[in-house]
Formats: sequence, structure tokens, C-alpha cells
Amino acid sequence: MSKTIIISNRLPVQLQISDGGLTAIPSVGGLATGMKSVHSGGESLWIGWSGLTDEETPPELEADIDKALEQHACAKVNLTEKEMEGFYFGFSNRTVWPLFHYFLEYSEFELEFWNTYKAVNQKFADAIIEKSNEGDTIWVHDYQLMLVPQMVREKRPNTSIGFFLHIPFPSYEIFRTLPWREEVLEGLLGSDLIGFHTYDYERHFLSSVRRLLGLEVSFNDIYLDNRVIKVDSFPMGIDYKKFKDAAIAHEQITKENRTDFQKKLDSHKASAPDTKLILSIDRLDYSKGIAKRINAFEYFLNKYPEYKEKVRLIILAVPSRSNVPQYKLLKKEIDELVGRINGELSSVNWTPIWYFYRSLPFENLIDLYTSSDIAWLTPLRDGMNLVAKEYVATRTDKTGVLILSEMAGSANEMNEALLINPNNFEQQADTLKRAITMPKEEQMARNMFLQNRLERYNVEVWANEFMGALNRKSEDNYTFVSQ
Ligand code: ADQ
Repeated sequence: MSKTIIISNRLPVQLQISDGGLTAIPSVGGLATGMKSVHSGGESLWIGWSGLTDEETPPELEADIDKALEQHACAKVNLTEKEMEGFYFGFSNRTVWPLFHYFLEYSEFELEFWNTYKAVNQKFADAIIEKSNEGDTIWVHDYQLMLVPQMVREKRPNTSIGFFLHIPFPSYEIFRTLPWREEVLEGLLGSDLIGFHTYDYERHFLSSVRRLLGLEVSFNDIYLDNRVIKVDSFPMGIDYKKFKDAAIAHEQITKENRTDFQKKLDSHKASAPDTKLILSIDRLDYSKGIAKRINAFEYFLNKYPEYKEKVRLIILAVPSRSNVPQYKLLKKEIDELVGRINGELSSVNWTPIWYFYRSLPFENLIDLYTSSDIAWLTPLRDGMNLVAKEYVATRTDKTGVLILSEMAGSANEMNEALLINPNNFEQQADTLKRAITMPKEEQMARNMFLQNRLERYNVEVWANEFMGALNRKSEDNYTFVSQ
């Protein structure tokens, strides 16, 4: 029987080794949830890195790890610390990530990173070949694995391969600066279907293929040898029901049973009932525009001083890639900015910014989403941005205002949000004022449209639409080749 093979850098489970033995805990991230409909029922296998390098894996536990992963229909690719250094922290996060998010000056073109990236992509491809059969459908995820489709295609010319990029694909003028640009495109073109979050990323990719490889492109079809490769946009949704239900459950929790975090939020709200809470949640990443947002907040308070003591900005930043130098510097910059602004503007009763640098459990995320009057998300570039969608999904009474950067992929589908340019402080100050004073009826009208759309195009629909298009593509190719 044919299977679906999913491949991503990280597996959707986390291994925990303790005195009590080994456990594999399923992750609750967006991708893991979204793939549930595809990754179920014994007809699929998920291949990826387990989260433990070879050096961190006790040899006596190897077999147990494989067994634990097998129970979740997962299989691991082993990576050494050195491989992680060059492949993940190197080429993926110091070359591709900054380049594809338009931070050209951060992008490092290191031959050693590239060589390790190639070698590790080959390892993933070899694992796929070993664990799959002719006739299986393969879905490769994200920028860490862009060479895998071609590497698999070489050994399995007739296999159906899909690829989805979770980050932006940059314009040709940016992409062309990459020394290994042709190899990356050729790697991706091993696929039958290549998916992006937005139509713009799709256009940028097609333009690079046409101009760098000189291939024939018609609408969103690329002609390569005897194959036609389809390129399309599939905007990723969220598990809408999960967020909505969690918010409903949250309302029903009695005062005594609320989380400590919520109790703190409640007591602050009670002590200053007129204070509006403005929320921002991101991984601590320079692409998310956190430092600019803090500066824009200071600008707002200076432009509209009447809102001092009437608003509070909550910044929740999840630690991320902290061994990459730029992330260390950013952490320092944000610490200093928050310290300076709070030092200069705080009063006895008021601290303008609450800053948390940590990952929070799901229920606390819901506490924050449901307690905040405004969500303010200002990425300088973002493939999609799921936080924007999650905030809207938790607004059970339909109040709340979303201020969203037009540089986020999600802005394309969220026109009812207040869209801003994160580089324009004047506009953001005025938009914050507008959000604070927006009548409830207007908030509700906007959120009604947003919620309806999010409910319909949820993450399961996203996964099914991609798989459906990939299956249709394989049938077309079969007809095309056999004509
Ligand atoms: P990310 O850059 O990680 O994803 P995003 O889409 O916003 O960005 O997803 C972040 C996820 O982490 C959200 O589901 C959020 O709930 C969760 N999260 C954030 N802060 C948290 C915290 N402190 N504690 C716990 N959970 C937290 C990449 C791309 C995006 C694209 C996604 C999916 O960069 O542009 O939307 O993949 O394709």
C-alpha cells in the first residue's frame, strides 16, 4: 500500500530522557497539528531530526528511541553537532533565513556552510529512499531541505514529490545574490508541486526560475525536460477550533481556578480598569521587527502623551537560535531598549512595557490573547505569521483590534485588520490611537469577517488542499508522460 512521507527538519515529537526512561511527546506546533489529517492511520511516515545530536544520544538508548518514534509513525535522521552547526545554524539560519527575509547584510556566504547543507540534505534524501517505496507520495517542508526534492527525484524518477516553503521567497534581485542560486532552484525543481504562502512569493520564484535557469514558464507551470512542475500558493491556516474552544473554556474557568499568570493579569486589570493591553508575541527574531515596535511605542507615547498610564505593551518573545550572533545582539538591544523606556517613562502606578523572554504553555498564551485589547504585530518580513490568526480566533465576543504589518504573508488574507508599514512610526502612532478608540461595533464587524475566513480555511484545509493538488498533479504527469 502506498504511503505519504512527510519530511521536515524537526520531527513533530520531542524526546525526553530522564531517570524514568525515554518518552516521546507529540509537539503542539502549527505544522504538527496541521498535518494531523495527513499523518494518521498508519499510512504515513514522518522523517526528520529528533532534536538530539549524535553526541547527545546515549548509545544504549538508540534502539529505544527508534521504537518510541515508531509509535508516532516517525523515523529519525541522525545528525552530529558539526552537521547541525553547518547545516542548521550555518546555511539555514545564517545564509538562507536572512536572505529570504531581505536582510542581505546578515547573510553569510560560507562555502563550508553550503557543503554541509548539501551533505545533510543528501542524508535526508537517503533516509527517504531507504524508508519509502515507489508509488509513495513525498511532502518536503521548508528552507532547510530545498535540495531534497531533486536528490530524491534522481533515484525515484516517477515518485510524486511536493515541497512547501514556510518563509518568503524573495524577489529575484535579492535571490540572485546567493552564490549557489542555480543549485537551490534545481533542488526545488525536483518537485512536482511547489507551494508558497502567497501569490507574491510564487511570482518571485517563477521569475528567478525564468531568469536564472532560462526555463519555459507558462502561468504557474514550469517545463523541465519531460516534466511539468506546478507552482501555487497555499496560505496556511490555524487549528481554528482549538483556539476558539480554548478561549470558550477559558471564560468558564472560575476565579479561583485561573492560572497564576491570569490572576496577575486580572489583578493588574482591576487596579487600572481603563488601561488598554497591547500584545505582541513572536520568536525573538530580527525579522519580526521587535526593536522597531518598541521604538514606535515610545514615539506613540511622545506624540499622544494623554495615553501615558492608559496603555501597556506586553512583549512576549520566545528564545530562538540563541547561538547565532545576530540573535544574541538582538536580545541585548531589546533588553536595553525596554530598560531605557521603562526607566524614563514609568510612574509609581505604571510600567509602559512588560517584557517576557520565554516560551509559555498553551493556556497562558490563551490568557494573553483573551486579555489583550489589541494585538500589534510588526514583522519586517514574515512568511505568514500565525499569531495574527490565533489572536483573532480567541476573540469569542468578537472585540479586539489586530494591527498587522503589511509585510506579513497573513496581511494578504486579513484586510479587515489595521494594516501598517512597520517602518512608518507616524502611521503606527495614529493607528494605535485609532485602535484604542475604535468603537466596539466596528471591532466586531471586522472580526466577524476575519473569523469566518479563518474558520473555513483552517490548517487542515490547507494540508488537504496541498495534498489534493499534489495528487492531481501526479495523475496529470502520468497522462503527460504516457501520451
Ligand atoms: P514562525 O516564525 O515561528 O514560523 P509564526 O507563524 O508566528 O512564526 O508561529 C509562531 C508560533 O509559535 C505560533 O503558533 C505561536 O502561538 C507560537 N508561540 C509564539 N510565542 C510563543 C510563546 N512565548 N510560547 C509558546 N508559543 C509561542 C514560520 C514562519 C512564519 C509562518 C510559519 C508557518 O516564519 O511566517 O507563519 O512558519 O508556516
